[in-house]
Amino acid sequence: MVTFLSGGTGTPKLLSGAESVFPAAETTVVGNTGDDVVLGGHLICPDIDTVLFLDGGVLDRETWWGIADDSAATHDELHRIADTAGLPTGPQYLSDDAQTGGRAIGHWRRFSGVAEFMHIGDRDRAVHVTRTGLLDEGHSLTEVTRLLADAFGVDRDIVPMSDDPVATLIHTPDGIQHFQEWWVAHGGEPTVEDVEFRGSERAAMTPAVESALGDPVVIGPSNPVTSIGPMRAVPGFEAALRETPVVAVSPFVGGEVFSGPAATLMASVGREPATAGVAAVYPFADAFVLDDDDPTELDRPVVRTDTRIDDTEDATRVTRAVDDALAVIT
Ligand code: FO1
Repeated sequence: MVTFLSGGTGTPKLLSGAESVFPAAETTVVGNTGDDVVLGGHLICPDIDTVLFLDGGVLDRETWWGIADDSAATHDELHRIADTAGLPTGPQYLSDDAQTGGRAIGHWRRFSGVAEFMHIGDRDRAVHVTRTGLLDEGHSLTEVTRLLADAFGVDRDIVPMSDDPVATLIHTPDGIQHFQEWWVAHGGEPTVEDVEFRGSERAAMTPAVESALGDPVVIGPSNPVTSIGPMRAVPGFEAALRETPVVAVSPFVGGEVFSGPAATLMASVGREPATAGVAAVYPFADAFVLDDDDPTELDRPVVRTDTRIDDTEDATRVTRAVDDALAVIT
């Protein structure tokens, strides 16, 4: 068994071509939940759902979130109602009282559903309604995720990093914004002063995560700050990584990132926005997969390949490099 740590698009892209090397049934994915939001009362788990939809064969591969060819009748109607009634259409982060009242899993990530600021497709919404209903019925997020995986015919064990709430909050000169507000509504603006994983110190690893971290671990080219950072912030998570073989794929080529806000976020938390910075953030990584053109020299074993992942063939090539790196350290 091998465990992948996943968030954003980096690790899902790697997984999209991993089957021939690491069959889904022999892998676990630990998904980041720091990005999760409660929107209009429904819990949305973007990083879990990207893997769920990828493995279920329904992922929108243009965006790497949501379901391909989904309709959006409910989303459109929510906007029509808000526009007609003259209601505000931006993110409406609820009051501090509302953030900390109600179901704990929603703490510090609750937004009004009025003119929802994230695009939610109709089939996608059915997942969020089912997830929230099952939570209401008393299931843990881990149990709910497994039930949803069954519904999508997924062979892989996909588990959230914790059943407890951890909210990724972006500190900016204009105040604190939840990650989804900063990213979706403001396009990664304004400047980031710090990144906080609110609730992490009280969050616990689940038995499923503890067991998964007993296997060799692969950290795909996900964003080290907002995709992997929330996991590292859960007590005991890094200690578990220190005890098991870990291979990390750098999302950078030297100081260049393929896509997304990783460079900005690394700089904001005082880390070099480059492969060297990733290596510093991952002291528990025993080996790295780096791009052929990456000039970085590391003090740990390195396997090199072309790490750009644009299609399945690329993903398989990078997965083979991961397998080679695991062979060096296991
Ligand atoms: N990203 C966007 O840029 N715009 C959206 O409207 C949006 C909606 C959305 C709905 C469900 C979902 O699971 C993901 C969604 N994302 C959207 C992606 C998401 O904001 C981030 O890319 C991830 O959280 C990063 O991992």
